Parts: sequence; C-alpha cells; structure tokens
Amino acid sequence: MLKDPYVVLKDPYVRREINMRRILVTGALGQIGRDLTARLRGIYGHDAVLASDIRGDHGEASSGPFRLVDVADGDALCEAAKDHGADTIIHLAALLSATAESKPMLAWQLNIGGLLNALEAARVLGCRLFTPSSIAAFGAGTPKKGTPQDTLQRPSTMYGISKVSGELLCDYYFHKYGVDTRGLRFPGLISHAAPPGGGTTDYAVDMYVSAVKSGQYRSYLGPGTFLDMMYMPDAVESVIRLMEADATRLKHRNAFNVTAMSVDPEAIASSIRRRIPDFRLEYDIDPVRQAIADGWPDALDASAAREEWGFRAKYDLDGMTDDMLSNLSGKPLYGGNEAILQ
Ligand code: AKB
Repeated sequence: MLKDPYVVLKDPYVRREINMRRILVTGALGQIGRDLTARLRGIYGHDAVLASDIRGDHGEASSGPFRLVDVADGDALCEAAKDHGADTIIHLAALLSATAESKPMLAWQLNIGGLLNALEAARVLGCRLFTPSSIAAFGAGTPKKGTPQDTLQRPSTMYGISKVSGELLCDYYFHKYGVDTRGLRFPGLISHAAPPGGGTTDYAVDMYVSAVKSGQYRSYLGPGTFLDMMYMPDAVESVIRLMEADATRLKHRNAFNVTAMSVDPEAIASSIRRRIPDFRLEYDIDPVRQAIADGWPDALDASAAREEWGFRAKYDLDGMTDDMLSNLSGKPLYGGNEAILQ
C-alpha cells in the first residue's frame, strides 16, 4: 500500500492509477541517494526499495534491503534488479564534476559505462529508468541567464560531456526500445543529511557546515559566481513527481531543467548572517573549480518542467538557510572542502 498520499493522489500531473513500485537505487549511499532512498521507502514501503552501492552495508542504507553492486559490472546490476523484481531503476552512481576533471578516464567509464549497464538492465527487464543530468550539460555558447530547456549544449568538462551523452543515450533507449527514461538537469544540491563528494557547487554545503562549526568560510569560488541551487527535499520530491508523471503530458524526457534559486557565495553568506551575524566569508579561489563554474549557466529556465509535470520548489534561499542551520546545529558535522575532494 502507498503510505504517502501527497505524491500520488492530490496531484493533477500524476497518473490516476499507480501500481506498487519495486525500485532499485544505484549509488544509494551518495548525497542524493541517502535522502531519496529514505523518501522512496516512506512512500512505497521499506522492502520495495533495494538500495545498492559499491561500498557500505545495510546499516548505512537506512531501514530496508541493501546489496553491494558495482555499476561497472552489467551482469551484477541486471541480476540485482531481476532478483528484486524491479520495475524502476533509479541510477545515481556517478562521479561529480571536480573529481571527474581530475580522473577523466574513470569518469567516462563510470558515468557512461554505468549508465549503459543500467539502461541495458532496464531494457532487458522492462524497467523505467531515472538518472540525473546536471547544469554541467551546458557550456560555451549556451545563454547563461534564463537558460532555455532546448538550447546549445557544448560542455568542455568530462563531467558535462558525460551528462550530455547520458541525456542522448536515455533518449535513444526511449525512442529505439521504448524504455521509459526520464531525467532532471540538477543544479547544485544542498543537504544537511549527507555530504556531497567532489562537486563544484559543494562550496554552498561547506559554507553552511563551516558557519556552524567556526563562524567563517573561505570560498573556492569567487564573488559574483552565480549558479543554480536547490534544497535536497525539493530535489527528492522532483524525482518522485517526474517518475509518477503522466507520460502523455511529457514533451521532453532527458532531461528537464529544474532550479529553485540562482545565488553566488555572497548571497548565501548574507542569508547565513540573518542567523549568525558575525559570519565571515573570505575567498581563496581554486582556478580549476572556478573555470568549471564559469562554464555553467547562472540561472536556468524551468518552465518546461513546471508545465509538463508540475515541478515546484518549496524552499527559497532563506527558507533553505533556516532549515540547514537548524539541522546542522547540535549534530556531528561532516568535513569541509578538503574532505569532500578525496
Ligand atoms: C557538481 O557540482 O558537480 C554537481 C552538479 C551541479 O552536477 N553538484
């Protein structure tokens, strides 16, 4: 039985009839995976969601089944989905932008090889598939403000190249094999529950953690570097809402622009100062991550997502700041940039 009527019953964009889902999540112990797996289990039932990752154990995967799966091993991935009786694969395992730039070969193998394996499993087993794209799928020549849903995509990073290729591969599997593939171009995602790992937008998470820990932060992105961001609860709801959306309303699939705010480091610092007035922001620019950020849009146009499946974001910058600071205060804090880039 579905436990949470919010997603399915009250939403005009969602299909009327909904079946019991059996879901396999890859990369379930990553930043999106932890929050999304917990939320999916809250909706569809604990046993309906098989969490998988290349490392870790049941203890880390909240309550519910867990299996070690290396997405580079196509047979293992397919077997996990088959054994679970999956009808849906949420494929999250991937390297983020900064790590991908330092290990481009591995990034290609994992981000594209892993996705191909997930798509093949979906094709063979008749599963639906979600995988995230990113603002990194854009690059030189893309309008930076009001970045349209359909526009030039010429990224110059290996991460961005893997994201555009992933969008095209997902479209290919939809058109050629009828696999129900859907995706979101995520902006920087901010969560208090799990640390990000190796991204460029991660400075925002670091800033909140450092604000609570030490009252100061040195940003590796410079002033005026505007990027799209979204709070994790909104990202998680977006995935579920898109996956439950009526397919006949979707003109696009892979992948939809989504965003909740366009902010630079100073905007986040100002928001933090409403709660921590002495918070100090300094800059120590990392040329590699600054160059990555400079190639990305400032502010996406998410109107296609709003029109086709009712995308909405509940949290603005101050709402997110209040929730982040409340949740981070009084709990063990994870590390800053240095830890994140390992
Ligand atoms: C990153 O910074 O690499 C990610 C992303 C925007 O895809 N957060």
